[in-house]
Amino acid sequence: MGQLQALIFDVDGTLADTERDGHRVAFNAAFAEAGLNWQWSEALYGELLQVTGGKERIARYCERYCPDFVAPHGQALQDFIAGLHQAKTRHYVALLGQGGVPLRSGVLRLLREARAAGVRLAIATTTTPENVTALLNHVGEPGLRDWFEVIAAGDVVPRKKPAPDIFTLALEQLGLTAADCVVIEDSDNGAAAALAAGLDTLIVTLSHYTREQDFSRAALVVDQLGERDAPGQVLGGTAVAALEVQAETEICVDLELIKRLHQAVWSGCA
Ligand code: XBP
Ligand code: MG
Repeated sequence: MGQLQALIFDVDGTLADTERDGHRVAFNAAFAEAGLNWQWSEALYGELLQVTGGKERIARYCERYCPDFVAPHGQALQDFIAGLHQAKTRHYVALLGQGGVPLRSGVLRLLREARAAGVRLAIATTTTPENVTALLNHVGEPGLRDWFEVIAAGDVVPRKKPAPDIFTLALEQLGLTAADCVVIEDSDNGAAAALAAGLDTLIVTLSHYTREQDFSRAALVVDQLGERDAPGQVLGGTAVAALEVQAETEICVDLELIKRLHQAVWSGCA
């Protein structure tokens, strides 16, 4: 096992808690604009989130809740959904432009630490690439987009999370192996994808919709990365003993801790 070379971040739920007040709102705006009476409540959206990918999520909604829906103007349903999703992306990007979706606690601190230490940064996400750029451009850190050497996003792979494809692509683009990297995720689908790509050093930061999900295979589970003066909490993980931390201990997930975690996982201690 070599040294830690790169951190691979998920986006939605991990860099920022974007789903309830970002994506959901944008989906509803696109539905209203198209003259549809579809309205995704917070609870319904939580259920639909089990399907990764916005277009796939709309398709699932149609199947389950509006099975008799016929797309207007003789359009194929798939094409109608694609157009609807483009409108959703437009609404989402506009919403992020208002600057109301901040990075989560500890994210910017950890990104800075990694950069300073020469640890490379990458993204592996299901979300549409424009959404990633808009988020990174509107969180108040000029040039943040360019801190990421690789951004693997959206439809560039045949299968979305929980399939490993997007992580495998990120590794290929980095020119690294799974053992060189640590992943930070927030969802069961994301965690399954990372593990299926062999990325065993998996840190989960729970987000609004993922608090009840099963992360028993993650190396470390926390409620947030946290700051030194506003730490997060350890919730579990296979490497907790090796790190000599306990559940409910306060924690600031910094680069030093991540290096120890990486070491513990690949030396078989976790
Ligand atoms: C989360 C997703 C995405 C977003 C919506 O991605 O599953 O589908 O909810 O974005 P991740 P799109 O956690 O992997 O960042 O509508 O662009 O798909
Ligand atoms: Mg996520």
